[in-house]
Amino acid sequence: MSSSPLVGIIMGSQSDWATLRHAAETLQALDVPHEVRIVSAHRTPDRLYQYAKDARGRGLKVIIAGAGGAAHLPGMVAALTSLPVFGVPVESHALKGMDSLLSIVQMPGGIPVGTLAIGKAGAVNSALLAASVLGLNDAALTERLDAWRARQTANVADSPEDEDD
Ligand code: RP5
Repeated sequence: MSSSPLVGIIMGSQSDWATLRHAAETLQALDVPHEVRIVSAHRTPDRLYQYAKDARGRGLKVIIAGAGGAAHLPGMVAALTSLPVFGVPVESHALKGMDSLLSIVQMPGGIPVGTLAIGKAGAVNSALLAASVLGLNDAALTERLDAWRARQTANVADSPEDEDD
């Protein structure tokens, strides 16, 4: 996006992109400037440190961090910055994302991570939450968010139809 990013979407691995792209697409639909980076807590710890320490100074307002398995990334980022951090548990093969969820949600008191649902729903909702936060100081963004939600409401049918098997 051309304007300076307000939301940083980070993920532990290329393999997380299939999930986190839904956060990026939702921010795109709401016209929220964002950036996307691979930042691994255990494979690139120096990159993680630098990203988190620089985030506020670069103008980021919210960080969305997605990771799977022993998912340290959101908690480590939250330890290094007081920006709001939303954690998205990526669905792992071995444990279906329960490992990711518990790793992210069970932060000890003092360092919060706003934890979303496992997988695509969590990724979409992390972007909607980021938009809600940014909308506190941006009436036009709140209007776009409300319009997005109104379209979602309008798209719900009154009754179900048969689907192909
Ligand atoms: C975590 O390990 C990543 O967030 C990813 O979900 C998981 C597996 O990573 P890869 O082995 O696919 O790179 O760090």
